[in-house]
Amino acid sequence: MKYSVKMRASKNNDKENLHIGGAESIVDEEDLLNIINSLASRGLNHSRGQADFVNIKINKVREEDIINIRALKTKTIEVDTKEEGLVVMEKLLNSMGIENPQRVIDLLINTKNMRGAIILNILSLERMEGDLDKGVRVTNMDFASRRDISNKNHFKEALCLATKTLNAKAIIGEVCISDDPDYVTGYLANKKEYIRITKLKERGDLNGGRVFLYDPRLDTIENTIDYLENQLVIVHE
Ligand code: PML
Ligand code: MG
Repeated sequence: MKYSVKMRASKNNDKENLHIGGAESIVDEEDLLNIINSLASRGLNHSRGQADFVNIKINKVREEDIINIRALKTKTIEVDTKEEGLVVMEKLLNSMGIENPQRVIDLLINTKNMRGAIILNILSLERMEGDLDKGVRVTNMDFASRRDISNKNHFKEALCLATKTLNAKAIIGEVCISDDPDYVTGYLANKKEYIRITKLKERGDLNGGRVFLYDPRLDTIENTIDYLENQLVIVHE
């Protein structure tokens, strides 16, 4: 028997509810209580601040509803400054045939306090999420191998998310900058590769987020969002 466990942490700032962080796992029954413990302590001690609210959700899942996929290949491009990093990202977007890479980058660097990702239609350049404040949160995925998840592993968790996301028929790319103030490495993913870029923002900056590049010729937005939010995926390295 397997369970999906999801944690989401937020804090109250005047009238606003600020997103602090989230994490999740798909685990066997015997690991369930340990995982709940690890996720709760992660929510309570986060680099984006102390939580006022931690929500933990547990769902039983059916093994036959899970699909298994292989992790994207990874590589790293070293840069010294965020300006250099953003130029690398622009060139990579260009080489993928994105006609307006600056629009993608502008959206990404101005993103803050979103629980989920932006989905950008690459033909019309419109945003496709129903709720523009929250975006679309990719959930229901994990690695096949067990890890210690009491501390965040930015790289591994992002690789898991990007692998699931790029497996959606109509998502042809993803760009990401962490919203954690002490983490400046970001990435661009395409159908084959997850390319890390070692500096995309200044340390201390709370901005950050994800933009998914959606090609409407390949699938409907309803199917795409349903897959991203609900399909159970286990990623094998
Ligand atoms: C996040 O904070 O959720 C994004 C993490 C990006 C990780 C990039 C990397 O190290 O490859
Ligand atoms: Mg985050």
